[in-house]
Amino acid sequence: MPLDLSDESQYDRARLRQWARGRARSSGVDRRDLLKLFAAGAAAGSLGLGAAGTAGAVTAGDVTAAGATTAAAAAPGTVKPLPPELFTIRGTNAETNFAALRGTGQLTPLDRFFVRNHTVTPRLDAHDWRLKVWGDALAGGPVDFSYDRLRALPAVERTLFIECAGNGRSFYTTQQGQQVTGTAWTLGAIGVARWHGARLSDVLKRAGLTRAAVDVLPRGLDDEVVTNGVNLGRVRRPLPVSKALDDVILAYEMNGEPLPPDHGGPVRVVVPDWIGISSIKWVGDIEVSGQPLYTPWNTDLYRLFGPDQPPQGSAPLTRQTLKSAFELEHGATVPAHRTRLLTGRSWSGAAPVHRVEVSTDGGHRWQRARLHDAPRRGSWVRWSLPWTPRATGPTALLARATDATGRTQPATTAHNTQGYLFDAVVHHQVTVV
Ligand SMILES: Nc1nc2c(c(=O)[nH]1)N[C@H]1C(S)=C(S)[C@@H](COP(=O)(O)O)O[C@H]1N2
Ligand SMILES: [Mo]
Repeated sequence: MPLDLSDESQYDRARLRQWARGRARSSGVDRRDLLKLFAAGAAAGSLGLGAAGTAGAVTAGDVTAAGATTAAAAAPGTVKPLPPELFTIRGTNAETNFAALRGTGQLTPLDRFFVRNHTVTPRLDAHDWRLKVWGDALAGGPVDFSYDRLRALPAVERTLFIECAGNGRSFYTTQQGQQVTGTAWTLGAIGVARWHGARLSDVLKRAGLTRAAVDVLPRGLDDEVVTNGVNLGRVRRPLPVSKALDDVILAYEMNGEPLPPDHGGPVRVVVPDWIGISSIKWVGDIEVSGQPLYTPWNTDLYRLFGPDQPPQGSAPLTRQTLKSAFELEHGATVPAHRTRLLTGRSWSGAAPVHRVEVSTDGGHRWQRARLHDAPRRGSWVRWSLPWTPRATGPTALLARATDATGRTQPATTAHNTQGYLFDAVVHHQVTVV
């Protein structure tokens, strides 16, 4: 019976069976090393990085202990400046301060778009850059695309968010009292840009894709990732061929500019609606395989593990979830008896966000916020609500979105050890004076 590759859990089960029989390759990581990682994962619930004490040996930002206190001192390895008004540095990563989006448009300006780097931003020259498409599911041998050849293909343009799977992770701890591993993002590991590029499907067809193709594996040109003494190789995560052929872009422009180095320049993958790790930056080659592929990024990482999750962990994560954020500092002080306009943004990986409610009293009363953008798939809506605080003292502002599937942000999110896909309503603490 042919596999329905759009059914992620069926796809994943089939992959696991093939891998167990030795038919799926572990793509560049020694199989024994992967098994070691799996064994460690069984003990600690993830890569074996559950203990904060292991953080020193780790280079990848997403697998450092949450709240690592040395983060601010670490050299972030980006090309663009990261001024503290715009960003909070977290290890090799930079989180956008949501307050810095106030007054900006639908698109996140490039100077404040978050950066999530496993290592450091490589400097690549578009004229030397080549994309090599290869693998056993092509009709012939490898096919190379130069930057000019890619740009000569029919172009598409789409406004889409890229959001880290761990965005909101710190709230598992600060709001739910739970331990998680990984970068302690608040809500700023997201940005929306207008991406311009070629369709991945056009590139794959020109490279001679055959019906045997199962997985498509883009790989970055940035440094190999070494974690706990295990070299995971270059950043790469397989896409089912169904998604690869659907709406994935090989982007060379962002907000009308050549793709900046920190965001994957000269060319990156952009996978609409899916978690940020799918959108491989600095793409250098793409394997087209007739067998399911495994990398650390679809096995131990970017799946849900823990007591509240399926015993073997969830299927590899795909779509982003539903979130809302205020364009206001956490812990802000606001004057009483003066009307101010509360502003924020809401987004969903499943469908357009068409309703946002706001509470200014810790969640007792809710009011509809006014939407400033037409609800649109793959992007966010800006919203606002006037607020005249009366009582002085601490209070919490809450925003709760509903998307066109009918799903509303819940009060809590089921725990997973790596703190992915937080979607609960965040209590944004402020003090009225
Ligand atoms: N080659 C490569 N691609 C990558 C990464 C990386 O470190 N190296 N990080 C991934 C992750 S985890 C995220 S969330 C997004 C972040 O994209 P941005 O830095 O442009 O915001 O890129 C993804 N693509
Ligand atoms: Mo990410």
